Amino acid sequence: MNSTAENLAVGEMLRRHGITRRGFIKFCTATASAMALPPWMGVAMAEQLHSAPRPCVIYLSFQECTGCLESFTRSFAPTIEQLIFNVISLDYDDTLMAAAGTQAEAAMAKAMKDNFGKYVLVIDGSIPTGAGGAYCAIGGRSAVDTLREAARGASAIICVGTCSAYGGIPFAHPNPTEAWPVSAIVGDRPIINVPGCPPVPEVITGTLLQFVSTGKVPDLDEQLRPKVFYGNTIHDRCYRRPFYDQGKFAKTFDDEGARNGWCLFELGCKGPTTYNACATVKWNGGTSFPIESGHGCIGCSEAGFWDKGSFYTPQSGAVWGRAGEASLKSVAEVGAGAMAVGAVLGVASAGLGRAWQRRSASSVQGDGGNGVGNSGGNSGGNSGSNSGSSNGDKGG
Ligand code: FSX
Repeated sequence: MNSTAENLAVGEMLRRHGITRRGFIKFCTATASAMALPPWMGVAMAEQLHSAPRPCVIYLSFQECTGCLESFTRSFAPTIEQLIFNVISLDYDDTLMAAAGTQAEAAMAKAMKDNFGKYVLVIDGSIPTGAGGAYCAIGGRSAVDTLREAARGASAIICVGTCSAYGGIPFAHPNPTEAWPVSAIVGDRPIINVPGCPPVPEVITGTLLQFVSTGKVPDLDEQLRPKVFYGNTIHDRCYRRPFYDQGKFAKTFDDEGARNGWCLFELGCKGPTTYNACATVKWNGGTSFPIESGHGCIGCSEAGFWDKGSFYTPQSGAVWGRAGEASLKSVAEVGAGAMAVGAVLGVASAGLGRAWQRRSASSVQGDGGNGVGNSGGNSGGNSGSNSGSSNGDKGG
């Protein structure tokens, strides 16, 4: 990926690109501001990064649509170029790198060996385990084997997208490839989930930048999401919220209410139960977000969003809850044994409410299940518990 084999300190890379220390501090404070962090965090990030070698990042894509990487490349602050050329050493990404085939595989092996224990592993896509892992194989190796090997030397794993965080669309009923989230395969590394189908670009780059600049897993919620980006629902921060509070709802996409910008709740908006930064960070450099463009939130950053019924059915409708429960049951049938069922419950429960989720996690853990609540590991530094995920050791 990098044209130079030498891993220069970030400060030296910046100097070679004509960027002053002052300019870099400005960039970091602007990034911190985009991440809703206090300005001093930006200065701290700049100081920390300036003298350090660029951290190695290995980006692996498994069962996905490449929407997450497309989103990653559209980050405005920081841009992917700023990240790749100045801050991190992106040593493997099979979509972005020029190398292919054995050359690419050799680059990944070298990066893993030279940076063992220190590299950041970024994963997008779910991990199919059916048919011995044959549904997704790269370089003759299944995704599940590649993930397990790459995870061993990672300082942390950032799961970009709903697929790697919760299983996403491949995990949806009937889950023909027996797809799982990363947390179901890897149980002993710190995991940071950055869900969204795809996630907001600046949420991806912001999470990565925050981790490489501090070396610490950020403050996470119970589903391992950084609280700074996932601490509020879309509804909490939606500019249409005053209309909701006044009981003013658009009934169709072209009625007078819609033209007046009224609340889209009755048109199926899932903003009230969706935790994400779309309403604050927005998309395309802060231009807009789906609700601002007249369409309700589809809840793509929540577990099981694809199985919860129509995007156009109001959440108060009975179909929403029933569809979620029905798909839960059918997906559970795919799994084999108590451990697999525990993992399914752990992942899908996230969509049924946090309180319900905590109860579910503790009850499965009480049964000795290994799928929910991080009983099997993830002890390497996650500040949140892992109850939304499923850290067992399955697959393949
Ligand atoms: Fe999934 Fe991402 Fe949706 Fe697509 O890599 S979260 S299908 S936007 O591409 O994994």
